[in-house]
Amino acid sequence: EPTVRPNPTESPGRSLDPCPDVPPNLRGVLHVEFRTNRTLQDVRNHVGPLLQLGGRYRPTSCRAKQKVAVIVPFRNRSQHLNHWLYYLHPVLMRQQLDYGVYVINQDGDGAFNRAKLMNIGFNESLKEYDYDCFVFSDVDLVPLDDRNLYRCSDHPRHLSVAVDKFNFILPYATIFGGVTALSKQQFLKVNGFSNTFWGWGGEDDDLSQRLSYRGMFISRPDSVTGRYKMIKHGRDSHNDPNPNREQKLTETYLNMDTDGINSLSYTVREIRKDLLYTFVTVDVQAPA
Ligand code: UDH
Repeated sequence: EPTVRPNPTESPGRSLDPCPDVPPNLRGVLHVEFRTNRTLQDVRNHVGPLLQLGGRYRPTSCRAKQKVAVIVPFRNRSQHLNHWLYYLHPVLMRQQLDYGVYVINQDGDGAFNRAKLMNIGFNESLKEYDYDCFVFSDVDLVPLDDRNLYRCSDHPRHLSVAVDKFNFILPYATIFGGVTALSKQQFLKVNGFSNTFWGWGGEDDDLSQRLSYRGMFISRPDSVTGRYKMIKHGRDSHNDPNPNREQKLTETYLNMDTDGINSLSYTVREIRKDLLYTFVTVDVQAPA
């Protein structure tokens, strides 16, 4: 007789019917504007009541199809984060996702490492919950259509296909930056992101090459559904273009098996739970 033990990773709400393939309450085209100053308290008042601490939500009327960790790389962009949270939480709720928002904050003022922050977000979110899908999103990108679902599909998905900054045109065919969605399996198949892109640029193309070397294709929404508005900003300090990025992109195939999730090393400085997000401050061991 096998004994039945309670499974701690089992999602509550298992007895609910699965959510429909197409979420019923989507609005389509959204009005988005960044002119006003928004405080975190404004955003808490706007979306807070439906959230659980740490920026967690799950639909109450049906069982979500996917458990999604939304990972945002971050340093010193509070106003952007307020806008992002203000627009994204209602969208993610209407999309009927079982999700959590993880803001991965790079401590100190060493060279920024967007890709390593993504890997850390993957790792840290999985310590909290059995996520099966990971959406990696820049903090300055807000979707203009809520039919652009923040979930994973058969192939890694590039969501930010038509950004206003690029006149709503996909800049090049293999682009995989901005907002992307990969299942746990897809992400692990390429060993995650490289940890060794310091400063701006290249890490997204490196991931794109990893996917292709592992026989995966990029899936995308159409260019109407995939519209985004980017919050205008100048270049941040300590994130200058990485002069090694072109060279590194010739070495993806050589490095991908040893540089990624399996070689990830960092120190968590603090994990702070806000109603709207889980804020993980990390030392990414930037080169001196
Ligand atoms: N990020 C931060 N803080 C930083 C640097 C980057 O939070 O100091 C995060 C943030 O989520 C951002 C993402 O990393 O959205 C990507 O960085 P980025 O916005 O600098 O990259 P992007 O390609 O812009 O969007 C490059 C600089 C453009 C300057 C143009 C001046 N007109």
